[in-house]
Amino acid sequence: MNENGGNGNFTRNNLIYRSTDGGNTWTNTYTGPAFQGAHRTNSGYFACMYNSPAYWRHMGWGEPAAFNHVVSYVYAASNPGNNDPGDVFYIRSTDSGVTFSAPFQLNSNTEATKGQWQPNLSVSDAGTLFATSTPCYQMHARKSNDNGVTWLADDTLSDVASPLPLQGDPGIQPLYAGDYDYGSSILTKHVTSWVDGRNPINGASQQDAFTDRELVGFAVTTTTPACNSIINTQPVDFIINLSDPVDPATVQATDFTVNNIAANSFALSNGNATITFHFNSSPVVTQGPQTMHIPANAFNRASDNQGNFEFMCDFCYAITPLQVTTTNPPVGGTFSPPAPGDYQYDVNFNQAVDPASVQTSDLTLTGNVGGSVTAVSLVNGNTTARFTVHFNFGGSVTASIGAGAITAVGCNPNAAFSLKTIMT
Ligand SMILES: [Ca+2]
Ligand SMILES: [Ca+2]
Ligand SMILES: [Ca+2]
Repeated sequence: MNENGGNGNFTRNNLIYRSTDGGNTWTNTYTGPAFQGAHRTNSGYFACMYNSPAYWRHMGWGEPAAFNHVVSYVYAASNPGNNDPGDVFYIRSTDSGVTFSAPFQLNSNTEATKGQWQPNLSVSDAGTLFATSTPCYQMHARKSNDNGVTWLADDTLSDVASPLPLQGDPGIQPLYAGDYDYGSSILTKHVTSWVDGRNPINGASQQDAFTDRELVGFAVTTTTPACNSIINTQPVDFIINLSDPVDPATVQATDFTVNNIAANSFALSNGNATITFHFNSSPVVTQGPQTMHIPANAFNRASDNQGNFEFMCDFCYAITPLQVTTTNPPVGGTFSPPAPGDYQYDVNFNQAVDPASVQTSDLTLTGNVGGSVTAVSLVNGNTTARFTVHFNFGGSVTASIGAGAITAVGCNPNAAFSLKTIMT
């Protein structure tokens, strides 16, 4: 979030940054429209949700969540039109965080005297979203069972409405209360925590931390092969582990597909919490990404007939891990003539690589000579990446390609590569 200087300026912009290389580099994909962050007043830099005295600092930011290239974000804005100090909004991107939907107000209470703020959000591996926020004063929450397309009704999360939790400790900053709430999820539940003032000391409310959880629902938890794994075999059996036992009468072989090919038979085990789907011949035929899919409500939980959440994920079939075989110049070789100059540096792979995965930034040069990578092209049937490198000075240089910087067959990541080449 751009807090635009704080200090009584309550204008905010939501910012989204995206990394596609494991967090090494980040690009600002989205800067949202200006809005007024949640507040009643401020104390120095920080906006505060209460005044007289000013306390509970909160700048309006919430928490992002991402699942299957859907990016979700919750945040808190005030309403200058009616002086509502805070409402909680949800925005959703279906293009990996480049564009976002119009804001959807999550809190159903619209009394202008009541603030809703400090939202947090988590997404489960089943694509359920769980958003909580702090009104005055009971935790509320809403859940989405379809990755943010629709939301169930606003509901209370904490089991009591409490007095406002005061900050009565003279040894602690007077603004501090319940900052930085974040939600998380594991395979089967969303978890979140907060402070409230339900336990007075000497008649005065004060802050105690509480936590609660919301069950995800009936969902696939793990599989073999695992989601996003890389395998070098063509399996005929796929093991699907469920959060709860399934009603066997609702299971058919056709409930599970790989690459849109339905299984031929299935077997239940683990107290009906595991289904092994069998194919007469492997649906994994060509190297590359393979998609496993179970539609929503394909089968029901035994205990209460709840249908399953949709399950869809990829794994990679690649016979041989991608790796560098040789380079030219080779290890210990020499770029000539002596620097300064531009030089050709060929990196040879053990198989054809994906052209879209090859960039100049994939090759890193380190050493006391500096150096830069100015161009790259593919030759030899896409098995050779031909880099153009530039050096101003003589010396030694180490050329590296990070693991996964380049792929083959659409999903086979290269092993990390590093070698020392001498140049003069
Ligand atoms: Ca409000
Ligand atoms: Ca079924
Ligand atoms: Ca790359």
